[in-house]
Amino acid sequence: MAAVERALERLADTGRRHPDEQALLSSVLEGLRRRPKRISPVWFYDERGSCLFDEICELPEYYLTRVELSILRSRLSEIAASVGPDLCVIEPGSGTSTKTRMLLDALERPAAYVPVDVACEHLEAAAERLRGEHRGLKVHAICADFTAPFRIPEIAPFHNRLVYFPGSTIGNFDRHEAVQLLSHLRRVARGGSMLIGVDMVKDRHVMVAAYDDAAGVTAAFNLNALEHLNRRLGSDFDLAGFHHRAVWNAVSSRIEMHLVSRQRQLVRIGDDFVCFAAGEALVSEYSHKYTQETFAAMAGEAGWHIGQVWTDPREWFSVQRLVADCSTISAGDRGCRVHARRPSDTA
Ligand code: AVJ
Repeated sequence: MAAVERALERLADTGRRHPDEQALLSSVLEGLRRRPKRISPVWFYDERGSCLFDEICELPEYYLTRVELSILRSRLSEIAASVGPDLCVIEPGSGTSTKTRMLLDALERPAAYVPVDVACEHLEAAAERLRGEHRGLKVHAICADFTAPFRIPEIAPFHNRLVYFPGSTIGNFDRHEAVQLLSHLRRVARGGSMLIGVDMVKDRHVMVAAYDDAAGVTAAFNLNALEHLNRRLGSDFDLAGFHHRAVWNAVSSRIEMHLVSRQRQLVRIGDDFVCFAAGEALVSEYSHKYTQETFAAMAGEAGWHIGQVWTDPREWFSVQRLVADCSTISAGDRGCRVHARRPSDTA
């Protein structure tokens, strides 16, 4: 994802074709040559897309954010006590750090906060705000793709690392990718723990409505990915030629966001043309939903075991504390047992 964003930045800077632009074009074309055709959910998040996402979080149908916040709010002291004091909190894909603020307020003597995000300006602004609010908390923002290795500098002595991964972001990854990511985050946690937001399987009408709201905000969010592609790659997707669709894929246990071609059409992308049949779908996002069993099995494959699960009364969403399974930690991970007040070293 970072490679994509970096390439996008360069492209915006120079306005001409850079080797990275070629790589970006190639990766988009590679996705469009698959069956079904695919684009990365990264394309949702330009300026307008980020605003639309904030609007989605306020929609009556989009239960995820609201339910997760209600779980955090009602169980906060219990959650904070379970992870312990003097933590170095690392947040992959931190965005505006809204949910983090609640957590940091509840933790006992948080030592350091390390947000990791590809949206660099937003990241630094959020870090600065947190520095103002939490005197004594060391905040070190890392502008990076959290799916790739990143270095965590020595910024404060801490007791343990905690990876904070709310928002059901894990759902965007297919099973294989999710196991890889969870393993990577286990190495980042260095024998510490993780708090993760996980969306659960429920009545399919509830799930579909969350991704196909009556006001059409999600439809605009989905179509905006094509607008973003057009602007950054100079492609000529006709937005009126596609419509939004959200479907529940029961076999893979996921909501899929599709952009469906209204007619047979050719789209130019760079020097290439891609043909869409009438009714053909372009997949723009997967949002996997889990049962407690499927999630625990997946986390287990990545070397985590489930410490605790907090959920809402309807069990629509869950916040889970994962604990690194020491038996699976390899020499490369080092430090399964972390001593009190040990200064952090580099990741
Ligand atoms: C930010 C990935 C959690 O999958 O629900 C919202 C993104 N897509 N509406 C999700 C999203 C459509 C969201 N995540």
